[in-house]
Amino acid sequence: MARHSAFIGSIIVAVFVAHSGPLGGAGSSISGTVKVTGLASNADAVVYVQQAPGTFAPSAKPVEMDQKLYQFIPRVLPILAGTTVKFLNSDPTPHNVFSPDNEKYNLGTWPQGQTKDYVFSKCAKPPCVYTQLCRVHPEMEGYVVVLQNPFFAVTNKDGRYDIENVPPGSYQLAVWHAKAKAQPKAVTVDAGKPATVDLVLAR
Ligand SMILES: [Cu+2]
Repeated sequence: MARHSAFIGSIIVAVFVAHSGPLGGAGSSISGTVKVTGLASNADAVVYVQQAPGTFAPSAKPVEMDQKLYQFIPRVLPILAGTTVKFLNSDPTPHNVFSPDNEKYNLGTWPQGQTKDYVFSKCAKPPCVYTQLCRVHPEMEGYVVVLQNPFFAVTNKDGRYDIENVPPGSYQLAVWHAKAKAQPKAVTVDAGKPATVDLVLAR
């Protein structure tokens, strides 16, 4: 009887393994390095699939942008169109959040520990870049980058990025940076085969 159960168990495991393959929708990663010519840091570049087939529903859970130590954290926040961003103030001084870009908004000024939500649903033609500013502290600057699909990543200080679970297909891989530019690059993603794309940005 025990042997019989083990046999049934192994069949169930085999079925699950088969479904975690391409049929289950699993894709491959696109990763690589971004070099920003003329800047000390290669951080805060958004690498993204320009256009992916289909429509993508944003998560019901908001993503957060904090104001802490007089900085927007993260400084660069890529999101899927329609996503709600929760703006938090973690400093013991009031901060404001406004953007002069696209449809423009001013969420007001609020004290430590409080938040305000904004839904980024008005970007007709992604990417839409919203500079985040604070009227109280003109030196503060952040960016929300609204994208068509969830296949994006932000580079770390070494310029590394890693976009996971991209469905197999041919894409244009684009990059956005506050101070530098590069042309998109073509990339083909094959099932189960990670793709590597390195990008060099110039100011
Ligand atoms: Cu401020």
